[in-house]
Amino acid sequence: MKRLVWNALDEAGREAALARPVQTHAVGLNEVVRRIVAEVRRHGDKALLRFTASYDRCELERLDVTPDEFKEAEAALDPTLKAAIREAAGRIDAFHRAAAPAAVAVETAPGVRVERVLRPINRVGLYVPAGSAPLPSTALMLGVPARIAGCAEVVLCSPARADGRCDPAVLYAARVVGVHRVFKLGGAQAIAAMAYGTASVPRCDKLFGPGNAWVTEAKVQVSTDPRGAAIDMPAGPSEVLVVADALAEPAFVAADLLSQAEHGLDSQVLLVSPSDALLDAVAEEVERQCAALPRAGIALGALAHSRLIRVDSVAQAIEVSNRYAPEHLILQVAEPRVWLAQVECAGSVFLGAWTPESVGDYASGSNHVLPTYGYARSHSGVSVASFQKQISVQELTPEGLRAIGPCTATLAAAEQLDAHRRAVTLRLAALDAEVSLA
Ligand code: HSO
Ligand code: ZN
Repeated sequence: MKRLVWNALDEAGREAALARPVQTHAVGLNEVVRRIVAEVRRHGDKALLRFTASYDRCELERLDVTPDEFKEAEAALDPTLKAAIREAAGRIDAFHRAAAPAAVAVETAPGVRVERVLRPINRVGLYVPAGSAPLPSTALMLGVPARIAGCAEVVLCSPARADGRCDPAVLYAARVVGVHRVFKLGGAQAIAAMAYGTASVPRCDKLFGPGNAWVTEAKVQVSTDPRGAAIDMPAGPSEVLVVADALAEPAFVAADLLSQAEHGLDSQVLLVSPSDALLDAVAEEVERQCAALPRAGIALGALAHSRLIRVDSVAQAIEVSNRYAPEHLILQVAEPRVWLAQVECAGSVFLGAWTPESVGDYASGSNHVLPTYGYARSHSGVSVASFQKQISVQELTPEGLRAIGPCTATLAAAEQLDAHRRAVTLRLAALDAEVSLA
């Protein structure tokens, strides 16, 4: 891991220190994805079966997961894993229900009632990757808020394995959270199918979930087409920034860094600390612990573009973190809650030595589909609100129009929009006439 001293860096050095790994896409990725999307739009299920045969190396007769396959998946799973999936779903449900937006009604002037009502997005498409490791937890993180929002149709796509089956834990998780239909589909073709619809895959209004470069590129492409689908956010490689002080436990810090590093070669982990001794100890621990990991190769790749940054104080560490805007921020410092007040940009924050990032990935109840690649500057993680539309409503009584009509007419006149002004003044005149008749 590269070691840097923040105060010794000039502006360009600081920019470079916090740079994300450059996304090295296959040459012509955009074009390949564009062709896949076009093929799916033109040939529907036929194209999907063809792409699944060539990319996922399995010949399927149908794309949807059948009731029998769900049953087999459930029977094949270890009861402890099934219980853990249900337990995590329960906690994700509890938090997301409590954090869901509420309908609002306010009287902004006497006789002027303004409301916000909530409506679920009708059809949503969830993508659950199954590349180097299938992620049933992602099915929970997307399916639970979709269910709470009340989406009429929740569709999930996840690539089939070479034996033509989806990962049983993903199927079980999908069942637990009430996903309506699951399709054995991966990559850009899955995104195209959900965005435009085919004979078997319903067309969805909004697509959610992480994925590789092909999936991300397809999501971006369909989201810029008005006939395509909206997306949750452009997802990039996973990342964590840990702020640790001299008293932090090096083994805990190292374990947290490695838990992100094992996600992928392009994951990024940063450790920011005012203590040289802590940085030394963590660097040693990372090496020791990494050697014992089954995914050591991936973690080492990620560590190659990761950084240890020495700052002069915890306050400066938080400044660095705000500038980086990490997907995950871990504060392993004395009194972490005091520092939380300074945190401006982060997808999800983990306070104190006993809060590993893993609990947020799986079981504390918060969501793990979070903004990466600096998007935490302006975006939030997936929540119930992501699956809803907020509609504003207003209703005025005559008294209400008398109260706010003059203000409205003045502003309309200033903008020289006379039809706007008259829509108000002719009603005010009608009210005056009624009064004088009475
Ligand atoms: N840390 C990942 C989510 C995940 N971790 C899924 C384990 N499974 C991105 O936030
Ligand atoms: Zn993770």
